[in-house]
Amino acid sequence: MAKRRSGKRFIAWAALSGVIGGAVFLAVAELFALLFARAASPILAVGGFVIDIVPQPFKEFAIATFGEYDKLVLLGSLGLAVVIASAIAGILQLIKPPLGVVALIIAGVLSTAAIVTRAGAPALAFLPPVLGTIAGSIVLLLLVKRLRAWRAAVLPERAEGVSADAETAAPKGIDRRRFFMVAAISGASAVVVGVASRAVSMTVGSVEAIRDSLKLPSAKSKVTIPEGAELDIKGLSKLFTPNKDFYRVDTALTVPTIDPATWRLTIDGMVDQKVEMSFQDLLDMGLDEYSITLTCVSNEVGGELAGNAMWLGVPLRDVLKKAGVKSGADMVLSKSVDGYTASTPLSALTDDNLDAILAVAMNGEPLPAEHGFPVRMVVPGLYGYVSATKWLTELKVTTFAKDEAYWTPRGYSAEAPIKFSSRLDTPSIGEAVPAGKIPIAGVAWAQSVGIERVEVKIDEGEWTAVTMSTPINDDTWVQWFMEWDATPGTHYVAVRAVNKNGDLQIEERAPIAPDGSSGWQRSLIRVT
Ligand SMILES: Nc1nc2c(c(=O)[nH]1)N[C@H]1C(S)=C(S)[C@@H](COP(=O)(O)O)O[C@H]1N2
Ligand SMILES: [Mo]
Repeated sequence: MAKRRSGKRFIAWAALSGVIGGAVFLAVAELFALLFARAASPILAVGGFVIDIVPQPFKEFAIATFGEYDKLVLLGSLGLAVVIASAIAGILQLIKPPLGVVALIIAGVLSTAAIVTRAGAPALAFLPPVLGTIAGSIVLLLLVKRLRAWRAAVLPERAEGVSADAETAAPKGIDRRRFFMVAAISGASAVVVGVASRAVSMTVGSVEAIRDSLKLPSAKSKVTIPEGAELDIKGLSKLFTPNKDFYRVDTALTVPTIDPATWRLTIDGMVDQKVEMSFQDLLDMGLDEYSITLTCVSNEVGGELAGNAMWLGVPLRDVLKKAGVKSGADMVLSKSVDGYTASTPLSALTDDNLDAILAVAMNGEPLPAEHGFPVRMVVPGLYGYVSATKWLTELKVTTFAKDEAYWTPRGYSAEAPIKFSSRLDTPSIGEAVPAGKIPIAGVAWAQSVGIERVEVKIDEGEWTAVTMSTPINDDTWVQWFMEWDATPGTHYVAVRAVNKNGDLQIEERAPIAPDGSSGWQRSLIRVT
């Protein structure tokens, strides 16, 4: 009876062996990724692969539920999945050898595939996962072999397939000690090597340090900020969104790190001549200031996925002129170092009256890494996913008929002008406000056209035009406010805008897919 029960603990130790095998796999892969191919970390590659294949509603759910932490949650879940899968491999290796090692090798092959098929994968990218797989398999084999020897010593009737030396009863307990010694040494080395390699990968030659010491030339021309451009109201969005508060949306699991010294922009496709530009070439064109408000297609009515910045950059039309655009082209496919692509109508980039730019600075500093360092696109009037490519590396002049961008096969329109909108910032929904005179305030944007007027309606009252801040330009959002004599109870505050073409903001509600939300924001405000 006692023996029967003690057989079970070997299952637990087999699971631990599996987890150690998995840890060795990842640690060795991280070490060789550090040495040969930074981009070849299996966990990150598999994570990136998952991001690209999960269905859109799931991605939206992740963004809505976890917000800025969506990627951490993904990494955590992947880590948990790896632990569980490795434990199962360990158990399989004990009860049905060599199934456990076979499972580990299959996982290794799959992660190698995920790595080498990623955009911009270096030539040696296969090396880290392959070496990791070999090391992990050897450790798993060895550990389970020790475990079997130990089990054979304790439960002689289960001694099938155990080598002779284990059977010729070594001193009592020696097999157990051998198992634990191999487990402890390999487990501890895996943790030390894995954690250290990842840490070094993330800090050495840090692009953050390069960015911090980068001195950009000053602007040839500055944006004039008119008197009254910014209202001073508590709870109202700042006219320029501080970089640390600026919304971030992208598919990059880890922020790409690009040294401006090695950065190149290629302009090719339907051009007279292919052009390659360095970061210095771009700076040498001279930088101008541009105030442009960015909006994400995933922004819900009343949502936070919009922000305004003062960019420093060069007009895209001048950059494209260097290559010479051939007739027949109608789209520019911009590509990022991480494989992301966006399709922008060529006309939006060549129009003399539209400030489509390559930006190198944001609110007075080089682009933050999360916002596309060293170079990104910013195009007024188009949602970010079709225009605002971060970590830009290539502009391919092409046609909508020939090429497709990242989001197009994933349920979003190939072309997506921003649906102009207005938002209430304060009073904030759900937070009770005291009765009396309080400001109702928010922002409204109609990039490239401009906001003519913002109107507010309280309960069943009339739509009333409110006070607007003095617009900087048509590409920048405006702030608006009105004073409200709030009476106790619950009230509905609705807001809508009219653009400079005289169009009224669309009343009908639309979801974010396929080309952006619409509808008037109507909020319930509690007054006490
Ligand atoms: N390389 C890359 N660029 C990208 C994206 C991306 O996923 N990858 N997302 C786009 C989307 S959907 C938006 S709304 C803007 C957001 O820019 P921000 O993160 O600087 O606010 O970047 C665009 N540029
Ligand atoms: Mo977006």
